[in-house]
Order: sequence, then C-alpha cells, then structure tokens
Amino acid sequence: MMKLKIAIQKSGRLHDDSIKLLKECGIDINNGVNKLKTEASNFPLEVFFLRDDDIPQYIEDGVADIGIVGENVVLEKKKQVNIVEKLNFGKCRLSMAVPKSFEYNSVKDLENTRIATSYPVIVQEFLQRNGIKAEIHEISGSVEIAPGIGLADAICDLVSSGSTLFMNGLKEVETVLKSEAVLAACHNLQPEQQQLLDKLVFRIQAVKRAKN
Ligand code: PRT
Ligand code: ZN
Repeated sequence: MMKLKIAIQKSGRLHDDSIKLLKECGIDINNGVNKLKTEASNFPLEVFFLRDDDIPQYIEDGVADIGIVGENVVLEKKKQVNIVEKLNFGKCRLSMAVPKSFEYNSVKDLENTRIATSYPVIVQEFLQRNGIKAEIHEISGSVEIAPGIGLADAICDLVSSGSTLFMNGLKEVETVLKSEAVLAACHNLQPEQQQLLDKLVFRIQAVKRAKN
C-alpha cells in the first residue's frame, strides 16, 4: 500500500507539538529516541525526523510528500512547496531589533547599518520593499549578541516572548514577518498521496475546530 511520507523536526521547538498534532489526529507513531524514520501503526504514514532547515528541500524534491515546518523557514529557503494549512503552534515573529540606546524612529534609520540575521533572504526582501540600503551579515546562531560584540548595529531574529532581546539590551522596532508552524506539501503529489493528505488535513481541521 502507498504511504504518505511526512517530514517533521527531529528535535527542537516544533518536535513535540508536531507529534502531538499527529496523535490528536488519531495517528499513533512510535517515536523512539534517535530514530530517523518511523511508521504509524494505524495510518499509512511514514515519518522522517529532520533538521527544520532541510524540510522544504525534501518536500520540493518529493523525498517527503509533506512536512511540518515554520513558515519562516519555508519563505527563507525559497523552495517550491504548497502551504496547505496553518497549524496554530510555533507562533513567533521575525523582527528587527536595535540596542536600547539606538534612537529609532522609522525604518529609514536602518539605512547604512549592518544587520545580523539568520534570515538573509527575508531581510533582503524587507529592505528592498522599504527602499533601504543596509549590509546583511548572515550568522547561523546567537544573533542577539552581534550588536554587543560590535558585529552589527541591528539584528533581525525570531521573537516570541521578547525576553531574549530584553536580556541582551535590545528593543524590537519592526515586525518583518509573523510566522507559525505550517503543513507544507509537494507540488506534484500522486493521486493516492493527495487522497491521504486530504484525509489528514480533514482531521487536522477537526482538531483545530475542537480547540476554538
Ligand atoms: O535543529 P534544527 O535546525 O531543526 O532547529 P533550530 O534550532 O533551527 O530551530 P528551533 O527548534 O529553535 O525553532 C524551530 C522553529 O520554531 C522556528 O523556525 C520558528 O518557526 C519556531 N519558533 C517559535 C521559534 C521561536 N518561536 C523562538 N522564540 N524559533 C526560535 N526562537 C528563538 C529565537 O531565535 C531567539 O533566540 O527563541 C529566542 C527568542 O525567544 P523569546 O521568547 O526570548 O523571544
Ligand atoms: Zn534549524
């Protein structure tokens, strides 16, 4: 029998909620530690555990049919995937932040600054949209310390509670993107896989309705 292949985050902020959503959809998966792959016992579903950054590529290539990943990652990676459903978890925003002492009035104040971020593609689009010239410094982690060590004048990073910014003496000045976990799918699914996806989406929508 045909199976639907889903990619979810191996570990990190979206892992537990992704597993929980599948459970709430009545899908039992045995999620052994350090497993890279598992199968559901009561739904034709194969589960791949991956780094979130790799999920859009796997879906575009059709190695996975669908996946659960932050919309921020889908947009940054510029892969051709369909966003099928927003999932109401992993909510955050991608925001510009500057040191508290920075006298910030408008986006114009970002002109000629150095901006540290792990999201160069989305930041470049934001700057272009606003007609701002600035230098983007791509760094893969600990973006919040960049202004403090003299690497950048501003940062663009994910924010949820805001406490990380606060602890690093930064203030949030622009929301670039609002994001949450989404179900993304490959553009060219086989009819069998599309049917299984429809079935899964139907269940996800029921789970979401029950929570409202
Ligand atoms: O190992 P892997 O590559 O899979 O994971 P990762 O470390 O790249 O990602 P992970 O697990 O940190 O985040 C996965 C996804 O969760 C992100 O792509 C977002 O879609 C979503 N998400 C939601 C967040 C946050 N909230 C969040 N607060 N991702 C990261 N953060 C970080 C942020 O970068 C900053 O360092 O949390 C800090 C800020 O949090 P607050 O609460 O202090 O504002
Ligand atoms: Zn990642």
